[in-house]
Amino acid sequence: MFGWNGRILHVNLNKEKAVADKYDSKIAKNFLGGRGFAAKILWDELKPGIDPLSPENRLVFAAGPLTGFALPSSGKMVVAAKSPLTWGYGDGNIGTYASVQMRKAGYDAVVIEGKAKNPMVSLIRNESADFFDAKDLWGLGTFETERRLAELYGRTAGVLCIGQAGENLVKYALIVSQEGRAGGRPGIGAVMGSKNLKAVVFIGSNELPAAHPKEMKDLGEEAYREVLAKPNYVFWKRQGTMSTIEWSQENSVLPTRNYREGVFEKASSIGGFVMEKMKVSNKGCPQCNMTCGNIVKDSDRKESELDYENVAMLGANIGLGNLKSVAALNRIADEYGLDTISLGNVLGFAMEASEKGLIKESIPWGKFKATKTLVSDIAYRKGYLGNLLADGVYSASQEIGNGSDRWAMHVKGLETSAYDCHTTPAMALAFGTCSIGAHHKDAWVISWEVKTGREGYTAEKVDKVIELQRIRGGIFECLTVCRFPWVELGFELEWYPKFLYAATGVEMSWETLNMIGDRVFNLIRSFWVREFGGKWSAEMDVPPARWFEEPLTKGPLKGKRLDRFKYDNMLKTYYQKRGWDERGIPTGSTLLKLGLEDVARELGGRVKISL
Ligand code: PTT
Ligand code: SF4
Repeated sequence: MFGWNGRILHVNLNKEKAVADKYDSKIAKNFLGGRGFAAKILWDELKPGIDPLSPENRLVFAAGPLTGFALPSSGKMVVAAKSPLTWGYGDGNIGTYASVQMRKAGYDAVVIEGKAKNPMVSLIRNESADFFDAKDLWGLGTFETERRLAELYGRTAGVLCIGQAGENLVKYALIVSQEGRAGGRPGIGAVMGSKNLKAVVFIGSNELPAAHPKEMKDLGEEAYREVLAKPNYVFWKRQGTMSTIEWSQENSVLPTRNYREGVFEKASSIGGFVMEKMKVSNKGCPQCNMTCGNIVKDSDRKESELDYENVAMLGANIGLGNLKSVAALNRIADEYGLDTISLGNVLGFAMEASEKGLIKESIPWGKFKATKTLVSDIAYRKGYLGNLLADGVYSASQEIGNGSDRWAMHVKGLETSAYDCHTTPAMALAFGTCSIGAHHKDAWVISWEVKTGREGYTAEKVDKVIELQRIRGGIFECLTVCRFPWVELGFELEWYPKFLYAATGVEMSWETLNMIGDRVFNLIRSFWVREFGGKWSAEMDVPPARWFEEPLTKGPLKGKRLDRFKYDNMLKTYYQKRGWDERGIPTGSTLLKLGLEDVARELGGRVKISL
């Protein structure tokens, strides 16, 4: 095989042993890599119903066939497991040297099972895996952990690590790398913590096997030049994702005070232009010449990396209008290894619960010091509230009751990303049907929807959501390359089959690539259904009640809300187009068409599936 290494490393922490398994070229062609491999491994290796925080869960690190080659924005990987937050399929995409080093060590994926007796670091190199005591690192934040590991293994080693949140099994703890790249929103860091695994270090030195090395080199050089020449490049380097704050405010979709509103009165104080004045440098993922990480000095005079989601959720959504303070909360979240989206969401929920007198603690909107203390309580699961919020917004709403489930902002247990959907039905559908819960990664349809008309619940919108789920949630997640060159600069999609051919020697049309996207999407859906069995229903794909029940009270779209009847009809159309039944379960013939016969057989043994 070219492009792919053809090997997956299986690590057993109980035995402190690792075995490299070869895999078939059919697997490579059918699932590509990244999310495709992760979904296949979790489907094949997990017994349904296991506790995600038990040693039986698998922690998967998976790269794609382009990872590690000199191609634009190709230094990313997928981290995945059964999620402790949702109890369904969970993954995240992280930019890190670990992706490149893992591939150069000779592996396309690493699968970790079992649980170490004591805190441990695993070092994975060409042909070897070693295990070291990590007692000295346990209890440290991610930045200090990485600093110490860099002293031992050098700054070019690829490190994936967890902070205190992962150690304390906070259900939205994620994995951090390079002081500010973070991935695995649905609690993948907690899965790592449950295995007593503080960090994995990757060091590799093999040449990656390209099918057409000369073509690969030429294509790579041309592609990097093309990225630099894109008209939006200069502005992107200035602001990265931060300009979305102003865009969201203008379009009434900036989540404000627990998604009650889509406009924030202090938006201009936390937007891209204010950030530019504070900015000290740019940072980015390996292999990328777009380096979109905005480094600023926060209110503690430390460096923090700002992105739209972080600022919207830890700013507008909790009523905090000072960017330096927002940056401090963001940095603390990185150090603890807490997902900023879920964190901003649970904080907004707690502030609303406090305002309504449903909890005895006083957590006012937008007060930095009180919020900072609460963030620390969450990371350490300290006190009633810290512990309650550490389990996520769905669980907290179940505990405090009093109708709070109507404004607990999640889908399938994963907190909503930073887009208010009172007025954007297609984005609501994208959240409703995303493969990990309410994340924007599979189908960020909102900018298209705002441009083309936000009122309708049309079949055209359903088509657009599916198209994006194929490209973003499918191809980009399986290749594990960053989607920003395409989304933000208009770097053409046609480049990717060419890259794939140069790397692997395999020619794939867009039709084939879309088929792979659908195969992986349906496999993940089957994973969810296998887990939930008879409890699965279309209700799982419905976004939070607040967007249907409480109209916006501010801004140009005051009075607007989603229509539940029309949403349900749009969802039905979505199911039909996907080849799923009225419960949102893939039919037997859909699975067969995608070559998932074994999945159809097993799923059919658990729930009644239609032909
Ligand atoms: C991603 C989610 C996002 S999406 C953001 S900001 W975004 C938040 N970032 C966090 C952070 O930082 N620290 C922290 N403690 N928690 C955080 N949680 C949030 O996590 C990220 C970029 C971004 S910035 C986005 S959109 C794109 N995402 C991609 C993707 O998903 N797939 C892909 N093929 N390419 C992508 N490119 C872009 O990458 P999750 P990163 Mg991320 C500080 O992790 O779980 O996928 O959730 O990885 O390396 O930091 O790059 O406005
Ligand atoms: Fe990483 Fe940003 Fe480059 Fe994407 S564009 S690879 S997120 S630095």
